[in-house]
Amino acid sequence: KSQLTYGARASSHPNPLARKLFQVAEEKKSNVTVSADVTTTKELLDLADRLGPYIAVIKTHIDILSDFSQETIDGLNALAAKHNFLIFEDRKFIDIGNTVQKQYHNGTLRISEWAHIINCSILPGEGIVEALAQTAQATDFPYGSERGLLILAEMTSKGSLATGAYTSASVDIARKYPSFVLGFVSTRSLGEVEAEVQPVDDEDFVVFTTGVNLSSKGDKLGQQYQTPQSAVGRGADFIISGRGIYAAADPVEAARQYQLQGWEAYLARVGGQ
Ligand code: UP6
Repeated sequence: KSQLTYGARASSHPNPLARKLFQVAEEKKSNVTVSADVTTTKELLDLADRLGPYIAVIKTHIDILSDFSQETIDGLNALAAKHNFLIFEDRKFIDIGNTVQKQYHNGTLRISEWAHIINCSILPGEGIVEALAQTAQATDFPYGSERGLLILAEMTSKGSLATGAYTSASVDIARKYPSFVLGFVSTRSLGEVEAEVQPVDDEDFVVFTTGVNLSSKGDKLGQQYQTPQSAVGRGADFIISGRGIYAAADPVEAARQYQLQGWEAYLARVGGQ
């Protein structure tokens, strides 16, 4: 489905949160997710407010904040409403079902209350997805239709072991939970990957690609980058950039640059429709 426009995918997608994602992208002409990896609430909210107009999604690592509080969440929610972006908490859940349910729903962070999108590794097996889906889709949980999961099917770090059988199992599991799994964090579209579970006709996975940077090839800790053009060409529906944007001399100008390039690459992919 990556040849279709966001607008077309927004109107046909069976999952309400995926529809919302594509709607936001279409309305704002942005497929940019900024990875706001800063360590104080002030910096996070400041970035969210300044970059808000140019992004579709903000990605957080909420556990790296030194001063997390209810104000963090109230501020983030208010800015998400003001600028019409969605919130993706990059928690990368990876544990037995009973534990991830508590990590998702309870604790200081109460991620389920505010994060539209979360992600997990399937290293523990299919049960992790079932457990998170149970929590998000419980009858007494009020935000069910606005919650979705991305499976971390590949990683951008050097020597990543999230390849081969792990990646194809990610596709199998995604196919089994269509009402909760939106798609993948991966470096390319995965619908074509050889998997055991056969695709259904209207399958339309959403692909988020990390490791996008216009001016660097990587860092000293094994991160490997590609450009917006390359990522979107390989199937990214949303390009994720952290340091490329927030560590730039002018983060607002950088966000506009990624927005422009990500959008042009998208238009080229859909053939200027
Ligand atoms: N991230 C990756 N690669 C992955 C998965 N996640 O880089 O395979 C996350 C990192 C960071 C962001 O945790 O938040 O995406 C990338 O940041 P950067 O653009 O500053 O490298």
